[in-house]
Amino acid sequence: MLIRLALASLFLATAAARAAEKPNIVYILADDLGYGDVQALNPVRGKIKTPHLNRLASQGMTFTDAHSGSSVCTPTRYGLLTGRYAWRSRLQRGVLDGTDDPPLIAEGRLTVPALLKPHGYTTAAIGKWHLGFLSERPNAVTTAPSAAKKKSQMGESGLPVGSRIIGGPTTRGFDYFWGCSNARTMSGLIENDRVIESLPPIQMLPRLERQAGNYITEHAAAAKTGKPFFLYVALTSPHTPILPTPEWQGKSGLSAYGDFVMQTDAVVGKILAALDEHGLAENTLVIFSSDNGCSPQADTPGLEKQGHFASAQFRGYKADIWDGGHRVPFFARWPGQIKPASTSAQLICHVDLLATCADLLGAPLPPNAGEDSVSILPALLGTDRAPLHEAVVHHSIHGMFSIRQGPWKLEFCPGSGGWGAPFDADARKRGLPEVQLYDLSTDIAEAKNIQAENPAVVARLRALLERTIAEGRSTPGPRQQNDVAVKLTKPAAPPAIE
Ligand SMILES: [Ca+2]
Repeated sequence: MLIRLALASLFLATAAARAAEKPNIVYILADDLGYGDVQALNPVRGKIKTPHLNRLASQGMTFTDAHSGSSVCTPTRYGLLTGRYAWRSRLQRGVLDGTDDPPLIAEGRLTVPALLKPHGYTTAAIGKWHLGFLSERPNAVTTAPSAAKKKSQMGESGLPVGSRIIGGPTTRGFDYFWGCSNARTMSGLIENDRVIESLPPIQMLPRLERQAGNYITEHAAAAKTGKPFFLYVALTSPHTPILPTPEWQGKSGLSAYGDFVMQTDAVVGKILAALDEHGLAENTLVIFSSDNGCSPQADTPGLEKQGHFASAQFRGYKADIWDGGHRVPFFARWPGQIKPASTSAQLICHVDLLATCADLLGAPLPPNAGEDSVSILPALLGTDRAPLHEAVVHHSIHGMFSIRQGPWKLEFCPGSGGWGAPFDADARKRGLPEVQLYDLSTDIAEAKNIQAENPAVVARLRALLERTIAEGRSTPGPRQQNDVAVKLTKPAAPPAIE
């Protein structure tokens, strides 16, 4: 009895200490950075120097089996902020438009910043949003300005400066937003809910770096006196347009893409330096990852010819259902809590952030939140002894599904499900099977489809995915509703580039 009481009080004390610590959380999400673009993850077949990401690897934990919720931007970001797979929303394939696409995150749905705020956190998103918003133009443009004036007023994706953003980040849990809607239409800059200026893409990354640094500086004092911050830095690089600033051009000796990756790495370095400068590194959980794999638009064949494999040993690239589409770099650093230079082979997913934050705070999630989110805190603290996820679901740009459990990966399309060869339509014409099953423990390159030899595994994983879809959640808890009817298989889509 005494022992039990002692254990209970120890547990409570630990939970209280954990809650009292309330680390700052800095989540840096690169855009289209491949697993193999990070030198520390790809020492043999990677040719790009990434000293700052290497530093994160040596100071924290490297996850070697981390996945974005999707092989493309929008759905990954939805899952990261809500803890729910985006294919449960209206978005069944592809990405949102830059602007005037209704917000994908429903009003009232619990997000990571909305979870953290009542626990004393200040919350900010800096960078790329790409989760939709509506807009309201200022009256000025209705008075037919001159062509020159009109041009000077053009901001985000044609939105005039002064336009109001409706349903953007500051309505979804963030106290502050500074950024753009997506990388392609980042000609305009938004602060909170206003388009504040037009901005040539080449200026975005340096300004984003400065803005993140300024945010840390401005919030350092408060962070040290019990008001921690959650800073979500969604970088716009190395996504197209591939525009390294002049000081980075030619640095990689590979290509503009290689230079842009190096500049991206340097931005991470600047953010880490800002934490150091203000004495915040010790009590800050830093997570770095990417929203999907490297894009073929980076000229991946050209890079491969020079010996650089942006997907490392994995098959495919951005948009695909194969691991090159969604297995991403993932580093977590929290001095004193996470063992330096450690590695975790846990199968994890970006949807895990919400449950991880809830676990950190000792705050249970309501039944209608984080339906697919699993706390990775045990992995971070090195106390995990079994798989955290029963399975993880992957999704390609064309909405093709895959389910992963242990070494097994079952894919519900005959080809890449994305932009890689063979396209699904071509694979079908060639008579390739409608599903692909790989044993990643012996075939990490997903080279040999062994579905015909393993009908029981195929049936079991298919049933598990069907149940995961039907239940509206993949975590324990009451059944939830998907926003639309979700189809397990879809017709092959044309290989359009997003
Ligand atoms: Ca992306």
